[in-house]
Amino acid sequence: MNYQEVFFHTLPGPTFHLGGLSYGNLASMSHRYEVANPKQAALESLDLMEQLHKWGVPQIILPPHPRPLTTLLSQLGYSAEDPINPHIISTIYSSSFMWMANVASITPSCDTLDGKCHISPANLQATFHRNQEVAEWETIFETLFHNTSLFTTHPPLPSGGGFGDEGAGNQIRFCQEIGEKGFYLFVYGKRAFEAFTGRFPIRQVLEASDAIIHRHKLPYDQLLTPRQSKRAIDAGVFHNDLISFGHKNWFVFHEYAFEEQENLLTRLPLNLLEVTEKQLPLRQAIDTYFFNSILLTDQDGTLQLLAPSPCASLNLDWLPFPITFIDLSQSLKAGGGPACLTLRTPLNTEERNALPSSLFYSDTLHKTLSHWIMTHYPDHLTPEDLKDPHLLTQTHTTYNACPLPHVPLAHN
Ligand code: SUG
Repeated sequence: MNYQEVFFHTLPGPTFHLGGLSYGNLASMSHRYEVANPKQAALESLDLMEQLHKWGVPQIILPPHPRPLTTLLSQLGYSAEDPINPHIISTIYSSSFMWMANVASITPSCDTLDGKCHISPANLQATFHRNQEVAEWETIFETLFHNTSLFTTHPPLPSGGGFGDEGAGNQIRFCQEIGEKGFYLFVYGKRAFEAFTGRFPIRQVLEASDAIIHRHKLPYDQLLTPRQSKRAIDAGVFHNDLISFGHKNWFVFHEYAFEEQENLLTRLPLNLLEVTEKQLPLRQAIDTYFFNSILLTDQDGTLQLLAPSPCASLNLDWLPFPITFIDLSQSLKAGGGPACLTLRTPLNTEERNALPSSLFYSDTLHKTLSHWIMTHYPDHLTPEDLKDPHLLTQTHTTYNACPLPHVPLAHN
């Protein structure tokens, strides 16, 4: 069947800015209202794709979602001339769709009981700005995965009352070989009906993970559902991909990642690499986004680790993989590292062929996109600039010139 992991990316939009919109995401909070560089953000994303391409990874690039979200403004009863709360302005211009690890759960056909690939857009109910993406993702996934004999696209889970689902950022798939049966960790922060007592909001609840497992027809003997440690969440680990990662039969995690960690580890037949507080203090792990590195197998079958550039200052002698560093400083300022920018899943040849070939990364597409970004994207943007009517005109022009094929969105 020739399964290969496909990585999905969405380019940051021309209105990428630092709105400080994610309470509990320390980087987003601390860089709030700083000057952002949308051009650099988009070029850095292309650099990430270029590096993955060098390792032979097939990738889909989706165009940025059109912003501003004028539908949201009218839904709230505002017209563009009204004085509007800065958070709402930031929300309608937000480029948060670029962090694809949170926008869906995808379970590959080699793992499911009905042999189909299942996709559920996340309900992203924890933050108002990200919740605006949900209807868009639903339409995009229905369009991309329209072949219903291969794919089942579900609606997002119901939201409200803290029933949070944030997709793949809280899941890890292990396997011996990519197309062989996977074993999963579905990590959660709290139960849906439990009182919330922590310092920061918790984004993933167990009952939402459980619903995804059930609707995706993933057998329960192929997974475990560990709970994130309160210590980690209170330190700013708002998704599991800030504190652990895995690929094939490797699992790399911080000593303080999970509740009842020792018990969990006895149940994992994997190569376990526990990173101690002494090797990498929790605080430093969060500051550098080390656990948001991407571990993958390149076309030669070698494991490769792609780590965000702040990790270059760490002593990582104990790592058994070669490391490559990537500069994603714009995305990192909003709390998104390499793994956050990516949604990955194994797909077989037939499934890969069912995706639009025009969306696959190539050197030519890279050149075309890079030219478009260099020509149209601003290199300086603050939330204050978002009020400028010229920005609106400029943004429309940029979107109209986008060389990527149009992907229909819910509000088009
Ligand atoms: O949801 N940041 C994103 C970052 C997502 C990171 N994803 C994973 N760890 N998987 C978020 O908090 C910041 C937007 C702003 O501040 O303008 C933001 O949405």
